[in-house]
Amino acid sequence: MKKLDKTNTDNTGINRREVVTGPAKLAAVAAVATTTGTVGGSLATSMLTAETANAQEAGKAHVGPGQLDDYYGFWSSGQSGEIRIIGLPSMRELMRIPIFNRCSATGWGQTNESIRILTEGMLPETKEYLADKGGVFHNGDAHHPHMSFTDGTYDGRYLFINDKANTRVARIRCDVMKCDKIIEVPNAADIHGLRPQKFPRTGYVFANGEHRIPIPNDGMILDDPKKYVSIFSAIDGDTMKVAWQVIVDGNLDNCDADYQGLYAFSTCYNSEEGVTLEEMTSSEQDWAVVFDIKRIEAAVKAGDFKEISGVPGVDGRKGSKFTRYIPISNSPHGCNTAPDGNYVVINGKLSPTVSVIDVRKLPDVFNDKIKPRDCIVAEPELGLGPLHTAFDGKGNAYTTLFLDSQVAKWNVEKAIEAFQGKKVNPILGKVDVQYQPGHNHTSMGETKEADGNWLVSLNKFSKDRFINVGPLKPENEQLIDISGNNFKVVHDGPTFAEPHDCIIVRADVVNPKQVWDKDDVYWDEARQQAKKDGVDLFEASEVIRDGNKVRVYMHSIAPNFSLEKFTVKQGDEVSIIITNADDVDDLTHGFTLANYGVAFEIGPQATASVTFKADRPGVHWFYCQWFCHALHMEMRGRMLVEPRSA
Ligand code: RUQ
Ligand code: CUA
Repeated sequence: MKKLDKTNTDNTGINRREVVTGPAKLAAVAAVATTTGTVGGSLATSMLTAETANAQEAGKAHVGPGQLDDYYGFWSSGQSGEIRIIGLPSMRELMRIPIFNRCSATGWGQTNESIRILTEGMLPETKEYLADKGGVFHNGDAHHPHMSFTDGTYDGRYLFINDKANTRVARIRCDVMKCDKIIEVPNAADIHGLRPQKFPRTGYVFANGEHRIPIPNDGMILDDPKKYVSIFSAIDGDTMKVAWQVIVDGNLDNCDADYQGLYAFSTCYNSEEGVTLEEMTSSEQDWAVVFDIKRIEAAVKAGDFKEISGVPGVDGRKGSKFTRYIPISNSPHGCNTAPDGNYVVINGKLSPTVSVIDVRKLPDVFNDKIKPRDCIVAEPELGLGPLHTAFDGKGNAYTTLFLDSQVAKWNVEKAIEAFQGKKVNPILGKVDVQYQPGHNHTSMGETKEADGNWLVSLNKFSKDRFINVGPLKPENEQLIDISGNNFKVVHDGPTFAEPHDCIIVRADVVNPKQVWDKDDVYWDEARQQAKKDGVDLFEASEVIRDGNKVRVYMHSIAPNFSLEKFTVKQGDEVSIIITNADDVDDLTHGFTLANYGVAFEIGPQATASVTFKADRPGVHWFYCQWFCHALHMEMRGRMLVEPRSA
């Protein structure tokens, strides 16, 4: 855990976090009562103890001014297309990481560095499609953020997230909290479920193509859904190249990986292979698909595959040796591996049940010793609309009930006993959430280090929970205390579109840098160009003309840009390359060029650049838009654009 902040004490001299966490709690509460000292007698003391305990229980989620959070939350933002970093338990939004969106503040989507990342993993046909549309997509639908794993737990290297809207997967470097790779996944349609391999490491990032399309999707097959397929992809998290793909039946929804490095799992609906809602929900049985990673790897290695658009692909449709289709009631949705490594929970959605797969039975399923359905060891009925399940590491599971607007707490072993016919009720309690929860997540809950402290319920509707902001309402993410025997909502958090999914990572796992490393590869193209131009980025104040291309090199030290003015000609292609030479924490500069729509961030010790056409003549001020110094307002200069005729 994070080191305790010794200044973080209340007037009893006891650290708040020490008081409220773990076994220290009761002893510390008792100490509060006795050291307060003014109340005599055992009854008064015990009343005080109870009151103090209540106050501290309620205050457990409160992180006061100047205090630090215990966890990083990484939140997808759904149709906003970014990742948000939230501190827990305060639920304060700490930062945003632009990925699939366009960011006015940082210049993501405009800087040369971000455009390289946004385009280098694009398929040729998409490049062609976007050629006259600005070259990049400006929207994304970010669903599932997950951290890279080593040996079953988070390793703090990367985050991965899918874009359902434009069939992409992105990687975020956790050392600087910036996206460094985006790939468009070939053959698949609309990446939805995404999970990293947990063991031995990530390794693969598994990605579900949700929609079924013909391959190739060239317009030759249109309204013949029998010829559509969906695609399961394994992306190499180190290279961000697709390692292999599997053709499957049905529509893939969510996925997860085991703790043994042997299997991956996907929920799969629409066994009917229909294209209308009625067709898609007509059958009572859909599937959880299990992928045998070793068999697929062996086939790929032996050349036993078909290449589809340059990617090794195996046929994993029903009857294939690479997959098994486990029958599950109509339209299962979430897919969650329990921290003990033995169980996977498949969430029923249209069925009030969740189905528990025992992964230890899967070798027998793949060797046809038992039927696929025989690996199901429990199927408790929890309530209406079970969507996703999270775990506390103590054998309990928490499942969101979308229609009931509740979270159900249940015990996995008890559910197994009930399935065997014993008279036990696996449900330990339910809590109301406001309203209609989709995903939920526990602290470290998708790792073997699940710690059972916090649960977040990501609710799709806030309705009456906040003052009215018009027809478009925020959604509501609620913090639930699940430590000890607690199970109650302690915080409401409004959020803009959309609290789709999140992970909650212990703060000590994540160690970002304070300033950039000046040799970082992030701006390697600018560095190479500067080298060719004989420019030292950290000393630069040069304007280099190269035909109608002009490269303007500057460095900045608060509160100055190294060039007070520069001159270009109307029609020149101008690149502004700025290095922030300040080597100080939290000293970011910006560059905004007035009436040219140009603005970007330059982090301490970083270089950032933008290229644009200087087609408006005149005097154009540029200024620093990131408050950096008492003379920040004065941090500016002029671009003089000579008219073409001059
Ligand atoms: S799926 S609300 Cu896009 Cu994450 Cu279940
Ligand atoms: Cu530099 Cu404001």
